[in-house]
Amino acid sequence: MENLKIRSFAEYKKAYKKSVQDPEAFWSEIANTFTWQKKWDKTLEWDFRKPEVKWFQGGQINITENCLDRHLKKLGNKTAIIWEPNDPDEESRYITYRQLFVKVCRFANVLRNNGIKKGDKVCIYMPMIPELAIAMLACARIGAVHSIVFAGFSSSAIARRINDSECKMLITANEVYRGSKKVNLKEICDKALEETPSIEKVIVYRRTVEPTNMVEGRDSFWFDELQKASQDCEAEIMDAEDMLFILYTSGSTGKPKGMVHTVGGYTVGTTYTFANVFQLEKDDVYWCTADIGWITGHSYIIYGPLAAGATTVMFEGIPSYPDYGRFWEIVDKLNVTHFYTAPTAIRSLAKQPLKFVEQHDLSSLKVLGSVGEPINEEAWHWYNDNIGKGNCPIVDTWWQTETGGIMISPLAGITPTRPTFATLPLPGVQPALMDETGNEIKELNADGRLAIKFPWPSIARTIYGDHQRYKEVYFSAFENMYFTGDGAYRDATGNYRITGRVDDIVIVSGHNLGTATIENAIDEHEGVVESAVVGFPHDVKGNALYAYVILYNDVEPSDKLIKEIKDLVANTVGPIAKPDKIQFVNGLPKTRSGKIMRRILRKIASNDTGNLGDTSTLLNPEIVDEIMAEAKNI
Ligand code: 6R9
Repeated sequence: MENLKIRSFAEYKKAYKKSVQDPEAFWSEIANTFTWQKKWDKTLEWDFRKPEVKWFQGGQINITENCLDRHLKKLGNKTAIIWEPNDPDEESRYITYRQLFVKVCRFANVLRNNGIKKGDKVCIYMPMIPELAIAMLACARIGAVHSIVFAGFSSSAIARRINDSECKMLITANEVYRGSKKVNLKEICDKALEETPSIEKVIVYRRTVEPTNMVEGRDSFWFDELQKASQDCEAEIMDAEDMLFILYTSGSTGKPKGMVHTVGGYTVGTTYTFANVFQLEKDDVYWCTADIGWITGHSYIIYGPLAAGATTVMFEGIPSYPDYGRFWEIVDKLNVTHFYTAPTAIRSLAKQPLKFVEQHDLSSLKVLGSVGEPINEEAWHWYNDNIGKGNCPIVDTWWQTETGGIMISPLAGITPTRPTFATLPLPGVQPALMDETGNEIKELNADGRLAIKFPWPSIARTIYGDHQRYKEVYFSAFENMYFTGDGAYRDATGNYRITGRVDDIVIVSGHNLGTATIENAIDEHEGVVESAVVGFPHDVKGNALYAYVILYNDVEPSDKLIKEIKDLVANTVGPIAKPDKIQFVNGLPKTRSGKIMRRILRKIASNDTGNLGDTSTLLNPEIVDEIMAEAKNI
């Protein structure tokens, strides 16, 4: 990894320049530092109009040889994964690179023994335990395509995903611990399996000792299967453009999109971005709190860190169990140096008394990261002051399931940070701001829609089974460009601030208002924890704004407070951005990755609650009824 690292701002500028002037030479040099089964003939072939992107054609590479085999000689005894259980009294597990290698090879043979071959799809529905990492790497070892479904999704969500890509096998666990609760995963799977004819085998890891319903001929236990498997497993020969995995992400129509990532570009892209954004040193301990069911977990808990030879922490539990100090207790216990989380987690922890932070020694921390949504100013400062103690650069990393890896972000300690800005594009990333008529905005100090002009290695190649949809969603908004769906602002020095999804822009009396900007202003109020702003139809203005606001426990809603919030918005964003309606709520409907489901809030605000669409992927579906009931009084 050392040979991938940029070490100064001047070096960043040089690398960036080269990546734009001669992208093929730039990426070839980086790709050369990896272990290839066969070198490539053609670095890049692309046409966003088709759309088609192919990196390293003719090359052959297995990502597990890069995550495991190549480290054995020097790093065999280094800890690859530290696993921290839900229950702080249960023991942590430390798995070295050599141990992980053996476990992956052995489980890869389990897959083979059960008829899984290169190209077969395997659904993985597991809690955050090392076996999840082992299962995914074992798939990659033999060229099976994993499709990981977050272990909080419902039976119907699993079934839909399994059927979309016709998975042959399902790997799961009997039960999962989540805080003080236990959830029976196998029961949820059994229900899904009633509607999934393509599944031939189910392998069940026993996380608890509870009896488990097993179907003869179809289901078997992880442990029993291991007894029958050898630990020698050659890595499958993989073409650079062979499929590595499918990961479903929500689409605006409700039908999830199976984003397809391929081996070569993804390996190079995730490792390069990991090394440069986080800047780990030899003995550092890196912890990303995401779930592996999301792209952040794929790229920055498993593949990127392991390919870079890092020590990566996997946490099974939740930030509030046994109390709100759990994250900080783990940082203290494991001497975590790099901590990467989401703004939603930061805000919810910032809401708790500071004693939960102060009880723990956080002096091991060197770098903090943020991902998943725009980080508001207040949360940024809380994170910086109380967790980083003003000493840790915050890398606000903008990217997407579709981009595979980080696109816009500071490089820790190397390039400048600025609160609420993802700052500068990584080498190889060519952003463009576009106006609504499809023209590129070249100026600084400008707002626009964020597109990318040139391919990068880890871009998703298609939507599984629906290339047409891939073209429509990402490549039809702007000629020969990838459209991100996000809006962005570029400041006077070229730093980017992501202003939120463009579908979150509301036009009030002809003014384009980014809801994230208004939320940021509302959140500045000392009584406010979090807010969500949406538009609703208005006779005169076209649209007006509706703000859902969560207050601190000890703050009472009042007309005075409503006025203060409106004035605050008027003063920071402008009078035009004043919400017409403010509703105080106890929670906001959120997806499992912490994104507010604005579609639902928009419907409630518009009093159009007949059909709220699919709410099964919400973390807290019960909040919807509560908000709806109270909205009538607003
Ligand atoms: C990695 C991930 C992608 C969407 C993306 C954007 C939002 C992610 C962000 C951010 C502002 C950041 N997003 N990181 N917005 N600042 N640092 O989250 O992937 O789940 O596919 O979501 O998340 O709106 O378009 P995914």
